[in-house]
Amino acid sequence: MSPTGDAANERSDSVVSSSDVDVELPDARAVCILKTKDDHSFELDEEALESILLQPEVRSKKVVVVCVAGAFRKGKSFLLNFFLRYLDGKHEGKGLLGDDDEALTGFSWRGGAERETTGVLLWSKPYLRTLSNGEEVAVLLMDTQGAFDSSSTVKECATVFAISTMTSSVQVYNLSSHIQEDHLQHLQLFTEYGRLALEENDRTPFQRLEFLVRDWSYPYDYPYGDGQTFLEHRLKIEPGQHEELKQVRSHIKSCFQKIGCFLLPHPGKVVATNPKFDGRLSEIDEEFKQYLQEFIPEILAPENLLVKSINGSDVTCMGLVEYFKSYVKIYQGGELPEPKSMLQATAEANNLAALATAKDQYMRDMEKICGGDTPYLSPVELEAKHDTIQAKAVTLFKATRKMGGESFSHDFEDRLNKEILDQYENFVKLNDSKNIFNSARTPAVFLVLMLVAYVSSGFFTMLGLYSFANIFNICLGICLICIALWAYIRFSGELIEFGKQLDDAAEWIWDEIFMSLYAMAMEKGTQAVLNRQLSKKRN
Ligand SMILES: Nc1nc2c(ncn2[C@@H]2O[C@H](COP(=O)(O)OP(=O)(O)OP(=O)(O)O)[C@@H](O)[C@H]2O)c(=O)[nH]1
Ligand SMILES: [Mg+2]
Repeated sequence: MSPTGDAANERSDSVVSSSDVDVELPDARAVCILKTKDDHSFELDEEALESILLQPEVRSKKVVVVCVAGAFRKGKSFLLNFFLRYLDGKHEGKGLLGDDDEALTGFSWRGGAERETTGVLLWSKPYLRTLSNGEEVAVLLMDTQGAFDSSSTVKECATVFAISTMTSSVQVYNLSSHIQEDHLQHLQLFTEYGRLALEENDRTPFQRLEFLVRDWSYPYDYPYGDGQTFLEHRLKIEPGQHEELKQVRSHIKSCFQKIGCFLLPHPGKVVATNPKFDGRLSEIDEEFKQYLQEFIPEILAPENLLVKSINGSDVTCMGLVEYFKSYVKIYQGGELPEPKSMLQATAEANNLAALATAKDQYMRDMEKICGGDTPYLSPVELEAKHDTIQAKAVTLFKATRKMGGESFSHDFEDRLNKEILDQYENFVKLNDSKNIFNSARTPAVFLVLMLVAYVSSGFFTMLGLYSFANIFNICLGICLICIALWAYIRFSGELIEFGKQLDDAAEWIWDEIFMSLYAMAMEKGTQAVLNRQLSKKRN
């Protein structure tokens, strides 16, 4: 049945939307960034994560992360593929959802009773969209392993839900038929760590939660579409209510800044039961398509996009990498994490994200003044510019809102300064390599040595001291070979290590011999001039 992951690789991703140009990738696909292992532990694929979030076009852009989570086998990946179609602009001129007879591809989905998605996946292509304030942001889609399948532990389900909630700005909680009490209880369990973090920090930890009720069967009570009234009814706290029910409701409300609900009709018998169904629109019920077209823009239209924010600060793609690393680390132990380590991880990630942004700014500013395409700068000028740019980066780091207090962020500031200095050394080397006198120094040194050897050899031949003359002839030959080798290495790019040794040797001869002789000569010369002037005065 399934038009799954492989088919996803065949997607064409060149054109996206009328107004925004997206990151172009030859084969956009779902990438598993958080893998589950046989022992139910998790592993973050940092390389895969960085390959998506550190692409030059998006690394410093603010990020919008839309995630779909919930029980297994309820059409999460199926839904995400319509999100992809919307973002890809495939709907243009063909209705919002795309072609009638096109198989649905993208995130791996299929029918059947067994689970399909495992771990946490990101779509490899971030979509660039412009917000109403004119700012361009990167939109990412996240698919998750379904909860409560027979192979996952409760900890595994809680971890997937918690990590996806902590790293996304919009969490779509995908439910079947109704919002039941156990759905709310699971949500409470999964977002428990948000509440614990909340206790130490007066901010609402998460942003938007959207209950998406699939196969809604009671349109005569609450019509399809916006289910806000139904949600208010389900989350209402009433005086006579049992304490447990009240607590669940107030917990959920305190965790999210905005909570919404959408009631989606059943997609039809073919979608739910036909094993040959490949996702084509022509086989989906009209009513379902109509409401899907209403739901998708509510999440993804530019005016509804919500930038990921942690502790009141907007998160960039680069920053999100740090949050993933820190959050996954605390969930890797055997037990569920303590609230303290959860806070610690957020504070650490906060600081690391600020550090990465500040360092990135330093790198960009330095690239502008002494990158590969810029001319040589005098060392003094380069150092002065570096000082200013470093100060600017440190100011940016300090100005970024961070958790954990002053003393905690002090270590990260030191680390920033150290990393900047390491980078500065590279810029100095790059700048030096642009100095043509530096690159001509090696052959110049060997040429001078050849000249000295030639003159000395002639001199000793004249005196009849042939053994000495021969020694200088050998030196002359060696210098000649060195120059030839140096030229070969420069032009061929081979034997780089040997070339470096030749440069080092030439630098040593230049500094230790030529410069010393030059200094001695200067000193003697100055002394002689002074002596002459003194004797003139005496006379
Ligand atoms: N009843 C019903 N079935 C749906 C709906 N949307 C999709 N399906 C079907 O549900 C089945 C599972 O779809 P998936 O997208 O793979 O479900 P999932 O939630 O990602 O499943 P896991 O990855 O295993 O957690 C497919 O056969 C879809 O055709 C819906 O709204 N209602
Ligand atoms: Mg799935």
